Amino acid sequence: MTELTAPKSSISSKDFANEIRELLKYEQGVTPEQASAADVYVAASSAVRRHLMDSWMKTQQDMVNGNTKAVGYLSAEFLMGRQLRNSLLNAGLTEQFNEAVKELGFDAQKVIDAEYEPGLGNGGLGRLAACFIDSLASLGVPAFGYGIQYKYGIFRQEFDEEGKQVERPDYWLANEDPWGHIDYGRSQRVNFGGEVVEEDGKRVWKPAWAVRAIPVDYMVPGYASGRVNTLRLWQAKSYDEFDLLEFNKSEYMKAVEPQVQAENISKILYPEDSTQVGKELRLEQQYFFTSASLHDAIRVFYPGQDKPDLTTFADKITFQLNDTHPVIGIPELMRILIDEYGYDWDTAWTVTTKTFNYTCHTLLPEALEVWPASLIGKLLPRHLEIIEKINDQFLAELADLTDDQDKIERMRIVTDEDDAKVRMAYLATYAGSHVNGVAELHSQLLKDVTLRDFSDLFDAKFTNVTNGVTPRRFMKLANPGLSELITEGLGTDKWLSDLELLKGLEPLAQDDEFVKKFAKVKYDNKVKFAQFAKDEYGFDLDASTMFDTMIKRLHEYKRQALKILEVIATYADIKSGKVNADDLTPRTFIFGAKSAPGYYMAKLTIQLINNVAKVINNDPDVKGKLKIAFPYNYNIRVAQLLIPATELDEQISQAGKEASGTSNMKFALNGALTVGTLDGANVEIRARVGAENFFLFGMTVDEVEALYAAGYDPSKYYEADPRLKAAIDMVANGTFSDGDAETYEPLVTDWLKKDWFMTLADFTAYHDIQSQIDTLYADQLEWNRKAILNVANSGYFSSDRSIEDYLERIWMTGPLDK
Ligand code: 26Q
Repeated sequence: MTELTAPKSSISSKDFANEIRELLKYEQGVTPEQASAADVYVAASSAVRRHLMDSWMKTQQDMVNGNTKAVGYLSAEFLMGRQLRNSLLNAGLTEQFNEAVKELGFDAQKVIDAEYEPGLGNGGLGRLAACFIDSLASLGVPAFGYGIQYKYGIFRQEFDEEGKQVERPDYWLANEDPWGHIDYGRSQRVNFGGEVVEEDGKRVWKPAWAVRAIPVDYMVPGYASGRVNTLRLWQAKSYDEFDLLEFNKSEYMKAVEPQVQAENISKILYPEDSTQVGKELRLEQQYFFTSASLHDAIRVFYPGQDKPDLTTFADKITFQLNDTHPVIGIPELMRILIDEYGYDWDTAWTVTTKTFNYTCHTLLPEALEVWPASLIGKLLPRHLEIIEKINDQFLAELADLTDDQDKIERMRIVTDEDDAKVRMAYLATYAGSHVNGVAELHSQLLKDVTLRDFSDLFDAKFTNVTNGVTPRRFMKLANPGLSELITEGLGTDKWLSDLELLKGLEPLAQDDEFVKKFAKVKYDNKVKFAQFAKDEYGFDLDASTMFDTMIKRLHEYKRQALKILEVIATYADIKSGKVNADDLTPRTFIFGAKSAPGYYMAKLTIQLINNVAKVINNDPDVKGKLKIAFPYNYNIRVAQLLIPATELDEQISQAGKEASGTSNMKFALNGALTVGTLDGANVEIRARVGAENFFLFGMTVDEVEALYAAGYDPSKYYEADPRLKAAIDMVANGTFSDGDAETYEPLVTDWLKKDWFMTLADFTAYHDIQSQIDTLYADQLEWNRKAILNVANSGYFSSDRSIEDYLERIWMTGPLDK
């Protein structure tokens, strides 16, 4: 007997269909016959929202009335993916929906596909925030996600005729958004600019301008918890419709300028995800959403109180800073407590330090945010004063802790130079109670390298919380076939809220019948992806070939170049006759990657991959054994189709550069084998799934460092490995640019002269492991056994476990009482 615990609403399909009919009529003004799939999508979404309403309201009441501390997850990005299927799952309405829309004469998938995916994030960090709020709700922890409702999300990527990335605006709000509920009554004023004056011995900020922050609320339903939390995204609106003075002078366009200015704040998501852009508007965004969120939390937890006792603030809510982007919230809370509520500095400091914790997501020094003090002073003059005072206090504390003057200098929050800088990571590390990295190796490197001085003196603050992914979206929704097989194999579906139960699949890896069923699920997923790739992109993919996938932002450190060079080298072997295409294991190489619009090398790499695809896919000598597919505009929807269809997952960053990675977790969970370096969470994945079920290659962090220290010369590797040489020569001689040697010259020169991320040094090892991969793949039963063992041992990588770790190590809170 299979035990089923998935939520199921008691409403009948007929009644649900009637609810959709009502909404079609009274909200959209159409009959089911007149309705489009998009209309039905909007009506069905509203219907689901109604079903969640009681739980949502009760969760908020219990949160405010109860004694459980809430979590505020402050993040500039929430990369949510489409909402309808996920909400149906958690509301227990999936079956009713499927039948109801059929009854109304619609195809369920068409209705689902009418939803435009909100792209309010760049990649890993934004998706992590989305997984975390799903897990918080599923664990019944009272929580708010706080962020920005950008009008334009991450750009829509296209490729032009030359294979170059072209960015198109992602005007997602041009579509109806049935999930977001605008709440004008709960807006907040956010001030900017002006000056600070002395009044009655107090510092008083006289701002020059202000914007209205309007909350748009999204329900975050938990899976099988009965709880529905809130994602509150702020929209910027101007206060005044018109500047009447200017208008009377009939300078119409000038009169609306301040409006345009104010509303710019939430207009667009910055598409850079590693280099610090240092733009004023970016700082405005950061202050805009953190200030509004802090004020909102005070409103929520001290309802109707003019003089709330904010010394209890940290008992009501703990704020997690998702990277440095919301760190301006630290001086903002100080300012609120001192200037708005009259607390003294020390009291404010005690509350503030108890309230905030900081998660770092990087190891790249160029990604650590640093703002010119002059810019902060111009935009937020009072905050600059507070930051300077925090810095003074910090330096005094340091003087008590160490005699090492150099160290003290290195640790300054505000640098001591003419154009002083404010280091946001240092501010967060000093002011926050806890600092965590996102995988064990990353947290260790933070302590040893990036924040070493801090860990020397404040070791107790440092901890690790390894990232995780939600099994609801990335297994149940993305991979229904495997989900069913797992439930059948385990005799229960409880694994969806207790992912470690997957361990029970381990013995089934030895059961040939089960392995065959698993192989069938994988094959069906490949066919499904191939069909999608045909419909959406016009690709002809062969589901009988190995699906070998690399999906992530395009970055030099992630080393997409390593993979494409290996493909090129094999192609060169075919062309030179060293290898007969007939002897190759047929592989389909699938890439998904966006590049920051201004990142030249990354964009050139995209162009190269597209043009290698053009040549190789059309060369009869290849006999169809190698094929490259690069679907443009990789997003959550594509991920949900591609990950379950993948057999080999590429996690090949230079050791010591990828903080964690999260697609690696999704792949293992969905039964792909990983080829990877000892970087980020790969280390932990390999330890759990077993070294024999993971294709490890490449230098370790220590070896990388030693090679740098010894003086790295990439050209030596080029000379030493004839395959590598042949591949680079092919790029250099114009094989992939119609004979033009100039096109990829910057890439070639970089590889031979700099190769900052040691692609060349790891090339031979990367090639050598390919034959092991092919050998194992030839034995499908063995391959699939190992894939099952990956699934069985991925339970640890549930974001539920990550959240439990945060609760225990950092937040010191737990679920609401029922
Ligand atoms: C900063 C300043 C100005 C403009 C943009 C930014 C910015 C925006 C986004 C900086 C960084 C990001 C995103 C970083 C990110 O996604 N990091 C990834 O986080 C994942 C979740 O922890 C990890 O798994 C990845 O290893 C890490 O690269």
